[in-house]
Amino acid sequence: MGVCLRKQNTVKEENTLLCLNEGLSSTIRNVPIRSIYKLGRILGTGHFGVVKEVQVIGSEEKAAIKFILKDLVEDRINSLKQEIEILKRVDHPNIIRFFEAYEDERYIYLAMELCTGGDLLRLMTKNDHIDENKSKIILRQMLLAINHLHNNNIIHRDLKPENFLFESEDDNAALKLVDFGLSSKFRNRRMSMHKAVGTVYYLAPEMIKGAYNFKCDMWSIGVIMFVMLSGKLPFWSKFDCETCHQILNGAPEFIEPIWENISQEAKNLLSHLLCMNPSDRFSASEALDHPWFNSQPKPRIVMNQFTIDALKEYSKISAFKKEAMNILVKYLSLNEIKSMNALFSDLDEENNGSISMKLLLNSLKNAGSSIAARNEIKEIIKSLDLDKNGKINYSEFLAATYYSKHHIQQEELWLTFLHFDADRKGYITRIDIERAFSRSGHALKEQDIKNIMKEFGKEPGAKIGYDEFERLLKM
Ligand code: PIT
Repeated sequence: MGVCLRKQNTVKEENTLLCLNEGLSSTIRNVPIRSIYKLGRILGTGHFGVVKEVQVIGSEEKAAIKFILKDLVEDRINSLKQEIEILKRVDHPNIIRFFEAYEDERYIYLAMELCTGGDLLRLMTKNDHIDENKSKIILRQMLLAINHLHNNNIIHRDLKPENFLFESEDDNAALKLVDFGLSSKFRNRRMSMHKAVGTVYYLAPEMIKGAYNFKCDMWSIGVIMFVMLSGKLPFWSKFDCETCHQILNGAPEFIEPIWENISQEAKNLLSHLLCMNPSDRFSASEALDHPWFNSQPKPRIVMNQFTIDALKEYSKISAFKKEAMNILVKYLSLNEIKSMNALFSDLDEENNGSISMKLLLNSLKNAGSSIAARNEIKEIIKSLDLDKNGKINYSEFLAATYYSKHHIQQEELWLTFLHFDADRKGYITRIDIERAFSRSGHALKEQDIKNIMKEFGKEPGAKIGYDEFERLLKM
């Protein structure tokens, strides 16, 4: 039968073997993991190894660490590099936040935010099916995450319920996409790829045939939506080959009795997702615009003075403080982030995880601000816009609004200090600062370093203690 898949773990990368340390040294810290984290219970098992809950030593902060046995990834070093690169690049409330990568002789460790609410598969198996309203809330978050990926030229390729985690046990906990072990960057939206990867039930027909693009993720979302609403997989057999046959034979029909109680709008959206021809299939942003999600129109956004002042204040602080704030917001707790997340998602009108200059200016207009005030905000955005795309990303928005509240917590500040003091000397030096910037992809020039040390009132060769660090950031 021509449709059998190559199994995931037999798909070899074409790339030749690379030395781990060589290939990843700028991204990975060579610090003993047990000096930083106390290891806890196993949370789950993913590609290449387990994920454990951990606690940052010397703080209450918890995190999750994925353990990757080096022996298992030897010939896949490039895909691991890519996984880390992708984790660092994505920046969205519905995608897992990545902290750091570490390595020792046997393992690579990926530290990321802790999700304790279990995965979507668990929710699905606990319930016969998920009602339409709840499904809508979940699917919207999935699509927001996928839209962010696709806008950043990343295909996930392995979307399935196990890869969506709930942040907490709360009823309305946020959903987070994880596992970029099979993700791939694409150069343009029409580019086709040729590797059969992923889980059979969620696999798009064109993936089975061999050539596919970012739309394969949209099919998988369709399968997940089908399962959530009906409690049944649309394509199922004990044998992978037979399942693939069913997928290639066309979209499923809504014949089971359960579909009688499901709205036409839901079925209509499903038919645009489980659509055989990828070019006719909905993109994530088209799906988000579907009436199933938009029964109530979005309110007209009026930006409040607080947010404008926050952005203004943040735009004026030094590069070092901005970097430190970007690190600090990764450690903010759920409660601290909640209200800022709500505001961010109101402002993220294009649903792609960033706020555009155009929208900010419009919302200022709505608030009745003067042209002078709007010109001022234009300047602010220009200075904030690190990627020069006229947009403010999620972390920066968090950093700005959090910074302006002037109540930076000790705990978060300490964790940020530890981020710089990677080897736990109790102080940081210019080398620590250079390394921390380089881990987040910013190379510092000699003059930048001199300026940062000057900000601390120090000579380039001096040591910076925690008290000095705290004083500068709270200034
Ligand atoms: C958990 C709990 C948690 C995080 C994870 C799993 C993360 C898994 C993950 C796996 C990957 C990846 C990113 C994240 O690339 O807080 O059960 O392969």
